[in-house]
Amino acid sequence: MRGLVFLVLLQVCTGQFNPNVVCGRTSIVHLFEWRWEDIAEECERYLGPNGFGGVQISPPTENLIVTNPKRPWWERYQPIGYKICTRSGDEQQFRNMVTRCNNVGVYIYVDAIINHMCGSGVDKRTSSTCGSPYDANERSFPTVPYLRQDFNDNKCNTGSGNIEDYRDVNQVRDCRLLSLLDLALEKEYVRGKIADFLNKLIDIGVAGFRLDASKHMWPGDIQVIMSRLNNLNTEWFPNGSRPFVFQEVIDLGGVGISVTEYFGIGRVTEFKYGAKLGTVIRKWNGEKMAYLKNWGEGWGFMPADRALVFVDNHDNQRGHAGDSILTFFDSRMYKMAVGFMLAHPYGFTRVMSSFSWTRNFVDGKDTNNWIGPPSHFNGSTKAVSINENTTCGNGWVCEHRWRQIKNMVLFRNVANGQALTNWWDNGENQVAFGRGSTGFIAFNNDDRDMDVTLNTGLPAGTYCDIISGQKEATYCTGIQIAVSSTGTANVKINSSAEDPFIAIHINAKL
Ligand code: LAG
Ligand code: CA
Repeated sequence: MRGLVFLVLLQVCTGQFNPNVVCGRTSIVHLFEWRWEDIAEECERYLGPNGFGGVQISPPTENLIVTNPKRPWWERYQPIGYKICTRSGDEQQFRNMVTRCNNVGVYIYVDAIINHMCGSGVDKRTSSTCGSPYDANERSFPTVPYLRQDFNDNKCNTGSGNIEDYRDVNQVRDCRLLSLLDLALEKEYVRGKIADFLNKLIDIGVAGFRLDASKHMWPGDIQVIMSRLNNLNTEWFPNGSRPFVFQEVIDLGGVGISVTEYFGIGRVTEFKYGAKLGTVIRKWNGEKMAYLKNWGEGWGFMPADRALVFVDNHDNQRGHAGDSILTFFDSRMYKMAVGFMLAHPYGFTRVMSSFSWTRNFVDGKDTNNWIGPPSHFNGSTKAVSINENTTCGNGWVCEHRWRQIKNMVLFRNVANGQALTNWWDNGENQVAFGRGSTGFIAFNNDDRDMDVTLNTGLPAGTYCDIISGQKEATYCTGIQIAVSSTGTANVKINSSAEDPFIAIHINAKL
């Protein structure tokens, strides 16, 4: 009895930091711009069976329709109300998705935009995804409703009303980001409207939120709003479960707002992670994989239990945060980076799943980075089609379905809770490490072949490499790795290999 009480309390206390994933699942995937119907299908046919813990979805809130350029992906970051009605689907489709995904143990994390509404200069004749009226000039959003007094126009002290100097925290929090109408989050009325909106999603069954533009909100305001959120729906979650919260704060270590201000509320995006890992895998600035030995807090990152980590996200894959970021466009290096992330114990991991577009670099800047999801001429989003070889079609990249990435998601589940062990490196770009007696991974990012005998920590036996192939019923479709009775294995990786890394784990043992 006493044990039971303790367990329940523990659940409550770990609240907003606990991802709420099914026990033994360890990653979520961002299905950027996917339709709710496609996500429901994907949960059932792929994510559930392959051990994914959840899906970060694109903003579900009604947004304005941008026609110039034609239907950019970023129009969804300009909400005009809280109706669930976007190119991804309507409320009924949303409910259906949540139910179906929850039923297979894949939970939904909503990208919630609560800092702002649409841009300040938007013409009121502009249409919206559900046809609801609004008037940006009048600061009027009748479906909420919000009026002039619900915005920060008076509080902001810059001439333009926009953020002009990122060193001034008052501007960053109280002025308009990219001219987006900034909500007065200290107002009781506004807090109530936002809490109602988030609680509606919680009651439908979502497991948590990505808080968009958290840097632009006072931590104290976020804290109050979060404290008003319901516990998760007990149809799927244990009594007293708190919504998982991860706050989007870009802190690359320079001047301005620090991620530390947000640790009391929930997890925080660690943007240094992908920027640094990209630099290492690209071997820029003299970086080497050998230096990854103390990856994590040792690199100046936030505490592991606060970090939400990723190789790329929907913004920085478009060049918003430096050139080092690896994406599906650099697939060979990208797979190594995602493989490293998923093998390494630091942080809670998010895998990116993108749509493709044709880049057009002018003076180093991609002038096509606005292009929206694959869509029909009338602007509706195309369905995700699945090819016979399990990859996606219609312009959907589906990195999460790449064998190497999918198998590393499973690796992370198998290795969950195990410390990093048996680190080895050659002083350059050949590295290897294990996760206790559950998994082992080795990389060769040097220009010379690798042929070494290493301690894996694994029980003796024959294992299937899950990068070049995987284990089928009784055989390996790719490379086999033999682990000796002392736990050592000979690891050979040609520098020219299609994927210059190998990974094995106890569930891939013959
Ligand atoms: C975010 N996180 O804090 C999102 O991850 C990011 O994708 C959002 O920007 C931003 N914050 C606001 O939610 C995106 C685009 C912007 C776009 C904005 C609003 O990266 O380019 O701004 O969404 O749609 C666009 C224009 C701006 C214009 C603004 C308002 O690019 O020039 O000022 O709309 O009209
Ligand atoms: Ca703000």
